[in-house]
Order: sequence, then C-alpha cells, then structure tokens
Amino acid sequence: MTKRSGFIALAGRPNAGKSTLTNRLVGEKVTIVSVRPQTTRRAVRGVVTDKESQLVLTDLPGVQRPLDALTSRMQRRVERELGETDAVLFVVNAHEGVGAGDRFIAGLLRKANVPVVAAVNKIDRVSAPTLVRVLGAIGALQIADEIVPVSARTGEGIADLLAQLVDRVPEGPFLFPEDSVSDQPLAIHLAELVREQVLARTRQELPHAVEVEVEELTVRRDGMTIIRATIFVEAESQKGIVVGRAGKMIGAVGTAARAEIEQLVDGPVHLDLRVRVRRGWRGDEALLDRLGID
Ligand SMILES: Nc1nc2c(ncn2[C@@H]2O[C@H](COP(=O)(O)OP(=O)(O)OP(=O)(O)O)[C@@H](O)[C@H]2O)c(=O)[nH]1
Ligand SMILES: [Mg+2]
Repeated sequence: MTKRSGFIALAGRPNAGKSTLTNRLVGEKVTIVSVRPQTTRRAVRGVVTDKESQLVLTDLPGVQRPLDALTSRMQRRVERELGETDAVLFVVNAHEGVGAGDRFIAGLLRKANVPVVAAVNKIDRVSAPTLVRVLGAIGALQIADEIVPVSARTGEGIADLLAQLVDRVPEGPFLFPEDSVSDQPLAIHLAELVREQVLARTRQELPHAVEVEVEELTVRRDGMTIIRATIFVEAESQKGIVVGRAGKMIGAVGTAARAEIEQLVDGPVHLDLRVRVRRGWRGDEALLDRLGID
C-alpha cells in the first residue's frame, strides 16, 4: 500500500482542548495543557505514525483578538499555519457550544480553503441533547465535511477521528522519522513543562504574565541533567506570588516539574529555578524572538 502523510493544523478557541487532543492523538505529552485560556503560545508539532500513514499535527494557540506583541505573534502564526496545512482539525468545546469565536474561525477556514474535520470535544461533560444541539450548530457553519464527537480526556471517539484525519492527507513518504513524536527543541519543551506547573498554581492575570526560559541544559558525566531556568513575570507583586511564602510556591513548581522531567530524560535532574521581573516582556519583540515565539 502507498503511504500517506501530511500536516493537520488544530484550530479552535482558547481552552477548547486542542493541546489535550494533540497529546491524546500522539499518545505522548508533546504540548502543555492548563485550565487557563491562552496556554499554547507556539506552533507545536506532534507526530502520529502508523504503518501506512503519518500525521504531523500542529497544535496552535487559540484564535483570539490580539492585545500586544505576544498575542499578535500568536494570531499571525495561526493564520500562517492555516494557510499552509493539508487539512484543519477544528476543535469546538461541546460544553460551551458554538459561539462568536467559532464563527470567526469558520470564516478564517473558509478563506484558507482547506479540508476541515471538526471535533466536538469534551463530550464527557455534556448530555446527549446538548451534544445534538452543538452538532447541529457546527453543521450550520457549513465548514466541516465531517464532525466527530470526542473526549480528549477519556479517549472516546479518538480512533474515529484519527481515521478521518488520515483520509485527508495526500499520498507521499513520511516527513519525520517513524519514532519521532515532536520537532520541539528540548530546551523549549522543558521550559514549557515548568510553565505548566506555574499555570496550575496561579490564576487571573498571572498565568498570562509568565514565561519561562531555559538558560542552561547540560548532562553531567555522572548522568545528572542540569537545568537552569528563569521564570519571567511582569511585576514585583507577581514575583512574590510565584516565589510564595518562604519559597513554598517555587518549591512546589520545581518539585513537580523535576519529577516530570526525570521521567522524560529517564535520569536524575537538578532543576534550578529563579524568578525575575521583566516589565512589559509581552511587548518586547527581541525577547519574543529569543523565546522562539514567532
Ligand atoms: N472534561 C474534559 N476536559 C477537557 C477535555 N479536553 C481538554 N479538557 C480540559 O480543558 C482545558 C483546556 O485544555 P487545553 O488542551 O489546554 O486547551 P487548548 O485548546 O489547547 O487551549 P489554548 O492553548 O489556551 O488555546 C484543560 O483543563 C483540559 O484538561 C475533555 O475531553 N474533557
Ligand atoms: Mg493549547
């Protein structure tokens, strides 16, 4: 049989579950998840390889109105990726239903003129009548040639969705080695794992004000991985929260992130975190370049 392969970009409102779905489809954690909207800031590729097919999923930031240099870059990236992908996986949150944001995205997809499969996600959270209503509302957008109800959390519907996606990529050789799951540089993935732990412990404006940069990543001769990372925030008060009373918060972030990184690198890890105030970093184009947010 001839092989098939291609790019599938995930589009959807913030918090719809694009990253959770990406991880579920890949079968490994390649991109971070949080209850806060606007978690994903870069385009993260997740590779799903089967005997006869390879999908390169592009997890993207949620589609939103840009507010600063950071969110403008995120939104431009989304629109660029939608113009270059073989097909789009449009992720709709069943629990929230179809809203203005989804209609805006449908407009973008119409312009991009690519095949669209819609996934109604979080079906574990809704009743059957609600699901029927949301399916109808997505149908009315007239943008997707298939709508698949799924739960990224439980795995329900995922096999169906995968089959639909494979149908929409062209014949051709694999684009990535069969054992690769992502193209994300390790230092960025590690920074993201730290940021995920901060997001899990903060609320309101703080999650949006946090970014993490890994400044040193070395493996010592005895096998210990040494990681030095800086957590950027935008104000002294935020620094106080992230550090926590007597360093309690930063300690918890470090412990949780280290445990996960040790699994990932399969060895002992020394994780050294510090918190720095960098006012207005979200508007700092040079820093955003350095952080690989483009
Ligand atoms: N109950 C339920 N929750 C889900 C499901 N999929 C994702 N979630 C939750 O929804 C929240 C957002 O998930 P993400 O995967 O980060 O959403 P996203 O679309 O990538 O969000 P952005 O990166 O901000 O655009 C998290 O709390 C997830 O655990 C699902 O199928 N069922
Ligand atoms: Mg995401």
